[in-house]
Amino acid sequence: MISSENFLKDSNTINFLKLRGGYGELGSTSGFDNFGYLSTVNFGNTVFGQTNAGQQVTSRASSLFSDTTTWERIITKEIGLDFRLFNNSIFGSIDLYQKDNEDMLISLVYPDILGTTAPLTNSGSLETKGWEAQLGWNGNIGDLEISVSANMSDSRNEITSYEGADSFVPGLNLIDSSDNIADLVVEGRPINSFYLYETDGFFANQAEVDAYYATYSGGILADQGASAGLVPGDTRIVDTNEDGVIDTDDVTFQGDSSPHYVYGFNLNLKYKNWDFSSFFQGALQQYIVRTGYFSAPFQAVWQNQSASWLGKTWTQENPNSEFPRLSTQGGAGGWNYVNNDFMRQNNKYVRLKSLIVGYNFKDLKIANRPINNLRIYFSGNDLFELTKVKDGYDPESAAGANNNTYPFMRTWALGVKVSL
Ligand SMILES: [Ca+2]
Repeated sequence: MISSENFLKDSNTINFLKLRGGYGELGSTSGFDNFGYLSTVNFGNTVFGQTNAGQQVTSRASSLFSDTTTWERIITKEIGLDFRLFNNSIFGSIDLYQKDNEDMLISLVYPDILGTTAPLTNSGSLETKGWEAQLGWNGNIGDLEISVSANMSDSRNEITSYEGADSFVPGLNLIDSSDNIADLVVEGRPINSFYLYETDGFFANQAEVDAYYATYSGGILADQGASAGLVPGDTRIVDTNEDGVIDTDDVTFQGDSSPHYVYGFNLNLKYKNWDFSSFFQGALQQYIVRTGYFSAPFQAVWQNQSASWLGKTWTQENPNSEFPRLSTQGGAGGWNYVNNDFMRQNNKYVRLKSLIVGYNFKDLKIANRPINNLRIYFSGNDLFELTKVKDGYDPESAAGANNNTYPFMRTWALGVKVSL
């Protein structure tokens, strides 16, 4: 507590100043099943014999256990500062932290010749660094009492080691279970990363299409003249590794799906019998790429189409469009839209999460009976938002949201509260 030191004890400017720090280590068995310390045996049936062949019971080692396996260690380091200034009217805090997952239990990819499930080994490490800040002010102007506060936080993670893992698929590499980690992580990158095709506009004419086919063939590129073959208005995907083939090796890292710079803002006012309180929430960066039905227009021909494409796709009259040509041909739609860089949206938003406006009647009497307080109020949740999401989806829904999310709701309420 720095504010207790002699040189600050009597300060009117700094009323409170405290430096905090922490270090902790925790053990974790995340990803480790109940009998993960044993090699298990599975039973089955197989036909044996030549003359009197019949089904016989068989058994096999269905999993292996590594006897060097131990706990995963989660090491947390934190440093923080709390302060109150100017007669406690300004208050705030700053926190920095780092969390290291060391010796993560992961199953490595072994050749299939192993013949059974590979054991978990302590082979991964993940580093997460983050910060949080809060600042507020309590004060009044005449009869108006004001209380405002704002906070923001961010964290970034990085797979610091994973036995040289370098596997990813086009699109979001979402880690939703311990089973799929090894296939979806790259050392030096965050988890839940996007790998997308880089694009360089749309073909303006047949000559540009011909020139593209003269340079590239194979991979995901449909043959010229085939039903999914390129025509003017289609997307020019960049051969990022310059091997003359457009394929999944050309996708590049384009951020992660975690929300970043998440913030909240509180404003509370009181004026005579009125009170007002509001809370805003938002994020400055969260990347999303739609999947399934909304990964491309006409992804399925029977589906409802998103109105967000309307008037923004390539036609000969609209060559400088935001999106490529529309097509009901699945292959063409896939090439033109699915997992291309322009399909990544930044889910930047601010939303009024809650609003309460109230009025308190004091010293009322009803039929000579005194009423201590009669309060009439309006309260609402999720009343409005500003968002950069282009396709009309709720910015607080999951990153890969499809068309099967529960409809978003706003709520209003009018209330009367009587205290006798
Ligand atoms: Ca290539």
